[in-house]
Amino acid sequence: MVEQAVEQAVEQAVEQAVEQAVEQAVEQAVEQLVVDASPYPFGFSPEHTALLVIDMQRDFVEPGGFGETLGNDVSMLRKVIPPLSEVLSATREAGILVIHTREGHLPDLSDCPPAKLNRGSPSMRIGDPGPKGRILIRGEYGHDIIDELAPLDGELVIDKPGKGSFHGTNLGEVLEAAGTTSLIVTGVTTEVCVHTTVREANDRGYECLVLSDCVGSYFEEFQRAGLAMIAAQGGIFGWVAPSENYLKVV
Ligand code: C5J
Repeated sequence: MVEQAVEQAVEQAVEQAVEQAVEQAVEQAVEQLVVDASPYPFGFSPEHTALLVIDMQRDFVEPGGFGETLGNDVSMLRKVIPPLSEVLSATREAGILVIHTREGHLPDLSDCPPAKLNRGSPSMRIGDPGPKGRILIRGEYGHDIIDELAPLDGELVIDKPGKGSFHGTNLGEVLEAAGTTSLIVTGVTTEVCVHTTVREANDRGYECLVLSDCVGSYFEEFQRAGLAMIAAQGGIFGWVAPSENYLKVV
């Protein structure tokens, strides 16, 4: 009698577990979107994906900001704005998590290592007063995100002291809490903050798709090489695709 009851209970438990596993597999298969990408198609589930918009700040993208004080031509980065606007709208409509980042420092510069503060010979240093407020200082006009890509109320904005988006931030915890496994990566600059973030993310187990026309560099050769490095060797850091391929499926 007891044996029969145990057998039945075990059978029921196994049946339930199999049903649940099949349901989950079907759900995942249905929700999986596939982007034509290099080095091979990038599959992702919108529920477990976040769009990262990296450092689209006035200090990098507009004349008179930090980027220009370093001697850069900001028009190279402004090309990113129209395609990224489209991606942002489509991503919001699809209900995919959107996270913005800003590179910058506390007003007393206590979170800016001297190695960063004193590097190079820019016409203005981090913390100096510039036409858009103190350069790369949190709360200043130049530090904020450009109007064209302004975060919506409730969208996460992660302030970061470094080039990577994980270093010195709670991005890892936020993504874990949201159940995120894949990242759609956009922003500036390709070879600096985008690359550092993709490398950090890749080492943490995230699958990253970088949208080639939604990331920008002040240097054409770095843009080309930066993107090539991500997808090389079978996708050593992730995948690369133009935004039109992402927009087709999202
Ligand atoms: C740089 C960045 N280039 N957001 N920052 O200093 O890439």
